[in-house]
Amino acid sequence: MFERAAEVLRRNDMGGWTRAAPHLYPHQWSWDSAFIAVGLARLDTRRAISELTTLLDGQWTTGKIPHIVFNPEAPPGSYLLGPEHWASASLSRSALGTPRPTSALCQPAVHAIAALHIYEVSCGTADEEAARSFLLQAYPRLLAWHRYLATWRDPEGSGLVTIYHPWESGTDNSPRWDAALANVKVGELSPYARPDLGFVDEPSERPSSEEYDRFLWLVEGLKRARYDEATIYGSHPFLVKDVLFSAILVAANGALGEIARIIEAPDGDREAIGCWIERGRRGLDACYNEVLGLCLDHDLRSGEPLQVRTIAGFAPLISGDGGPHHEGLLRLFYSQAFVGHDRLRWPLPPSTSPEEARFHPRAYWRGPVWPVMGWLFWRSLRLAGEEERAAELRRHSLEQLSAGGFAEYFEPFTGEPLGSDDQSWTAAVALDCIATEA
Ligand code: 2M8
Repeated sequence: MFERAAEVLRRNDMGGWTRAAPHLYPHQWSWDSAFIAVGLARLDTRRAISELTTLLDGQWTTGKIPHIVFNPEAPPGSYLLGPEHWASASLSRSALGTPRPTSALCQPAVHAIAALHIYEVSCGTADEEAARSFLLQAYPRLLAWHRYLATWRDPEGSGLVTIYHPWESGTDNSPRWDAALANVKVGELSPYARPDLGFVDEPSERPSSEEYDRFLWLVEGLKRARYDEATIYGSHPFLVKDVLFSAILVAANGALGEIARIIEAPDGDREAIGCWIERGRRGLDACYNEVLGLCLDHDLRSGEPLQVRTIAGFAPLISGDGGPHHEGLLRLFYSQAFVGHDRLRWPLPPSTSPEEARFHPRAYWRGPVWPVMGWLFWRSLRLAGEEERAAELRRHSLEQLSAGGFAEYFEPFTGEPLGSDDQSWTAAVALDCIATEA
């Protein structure tokens, strides 16, 4: 299985970076690349380093790491919004000078976690020195990225990251965004075709056309604002505090703090990182909803929490400190509402609770099991000292992948592989799980 997973990454290797999937996603995606680097660290330290370095080369001068760095060789029209559509460098000076064109959104900040992982896996090997000098090179860029998120994406100082588009959450069509998207009034859009629908068996495996209209309309608004953060904050119709993104950032700040220690960064940096962690934890705590027993995203436009039971509600487990809610969150995680649901093929977290009215077992982020999410919870459980639970999660996840291959996501009741085959990040987390002692 390790060899098969490695082979998927080799086939998707574009020479220094990896496409997210062979057909559906022919470019370099931000958080995919971070997970891919986690897996590559088990194969080849230098290749793992180049995965992150090529992504960081696309960083904007604001510190933003864009959600896509484009593949100049992808067949035209193979992905709906190509570089010409974003026109990042002509609309924003902050995007000038990147070697490859980029999109203008961002995605959850898994990168520092991946960078630290590369170093830790290399310790005691001939590559340790190369990994250490990579940390030295990457650190200022990662710090700038986290500072961007702590400032432009959190002018309120709430500790929570504001996203401008569901694509920034990485959980694109999750019911988390239904209420906020319903308030987006779509204007005139040029007609468009959906290449993504040609790469899956049924259209229900991808977001609906109503969702796509809204996705494209939001990009139009961002372009009209010339991707200027302050302008966007003043007028954009979708501004949401994303608890999963925020929790991943807290965990990534933990990793960045460790990198700062290893490379002996200035004390001032380490203090700033510590403050971001504290603020992030307080912010997540404030989003806890007693009735649902979960952390909820918050719509800045309506001023309302977004009430739906999804995997994102367990954000405090990922931030590494469930605080007062840790035990309650774990109970709910293993209850009938999630991992303990009696119809599940494997006890793995479905992206949306099967007890939710808006749950859909085949529809992308509205119900299926995503192996990368499993990896995040596995990592968090281990860090929280929940060794047995972590080992179970790892075992079931590997069973699912062994039966269904390295699919993008899985039907939770049958284990049927869905979405793209040979999804890079799925193969990557499998490599890491296999390589880690049970
Ligand atoms: C999906 O998102 C892209 C847009 O960014 C898409 O549907 O075209 C999501 O699953 C996202 O989390 C992931 O990073 C990306 C590539 O795997 O695909």
